[in-house]
Amino acid sequence: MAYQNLISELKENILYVTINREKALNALNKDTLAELADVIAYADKTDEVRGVILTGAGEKAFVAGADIKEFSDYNGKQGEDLAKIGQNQVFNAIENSPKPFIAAINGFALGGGLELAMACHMRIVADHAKLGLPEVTLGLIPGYGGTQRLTQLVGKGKAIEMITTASMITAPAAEKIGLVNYVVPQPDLISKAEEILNLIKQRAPLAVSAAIKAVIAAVNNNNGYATEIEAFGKCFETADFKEGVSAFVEKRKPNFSGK
Ligand code: CO8
Repeated sequence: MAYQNLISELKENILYVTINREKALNALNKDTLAELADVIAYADKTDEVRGVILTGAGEKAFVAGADIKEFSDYNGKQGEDLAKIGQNQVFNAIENSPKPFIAAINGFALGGGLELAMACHMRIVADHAKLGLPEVTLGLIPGYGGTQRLTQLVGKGKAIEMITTASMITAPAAEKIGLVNYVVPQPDLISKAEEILNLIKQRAPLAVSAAIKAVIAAVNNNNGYATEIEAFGKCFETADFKEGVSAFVEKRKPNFSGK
């Protein structure tokens, strides 16, 4: 797929998506958001994609936020519309994707950049990266789900502290409060994400998607227990359930078909 602001490459069932606006520290302008929406839809519907690694070009920034220059003269209605479209088509779309998304945070993850990372199902961060939600320095608040997802990940107290002080935190501090899954040296960033997805690739695809859906239902007050029961029941209808159980009984590795 050819994009202006993204590099997207499918290798061994992993879709690598790189936000490629290095000179603007990979800030999210409207065109980049539209391309992200497109690549997410592609990942969702393409069986060959078993997981997505989302990163930023270069070593300085994952994403330094929404493109400040683009929304500098917006009024309230335009701001609300932008937030609504972005949340639905990109941020919520990632969270609700049946495919696991890992954010490989290669540098600054600020504002909309940290919101993008938080929309992903897991986060790996390079040890030099800094993370924060500096919107109040611009007279704004996070508009791409940051107030909700940061609170879910780190709890109310730390979320309010980070958002109201606009302080950036280090990678180890982010790991300590549960904001990221792992801190690694920059050269190991992608391989750590691949290590996780390579394990997931060995598991039953429909069960993986069902598990993500049930966990996300828990954090979004979306009737989590009922979602789990329904998703659990549906797993019994899959060919992969029969294959997984047969493989266990026959003492062999399962060969899942994703059906
Ligand atoms: N938007 C647009 N351009 C940016 C952004 C951004 N968010 N961040 C950096 N850039 C540009 C700079 O303008 C600069 O461009 P140029 O060379 O043309 O002047 C280039 O990237 C390099 O940046 P700096 O020279 O500033 O690099 P430094 O090393 O001095 O500083 C920082 C790096 C600390 C990351 C600094 O660039 C910075 O503070 N950036 C802004 C961070 C920020 O405030 N992010 C939050 C933005 S608001 C947001 O994300 C709201 C989300 C919700 C929106 C909902 C819809 C309305």
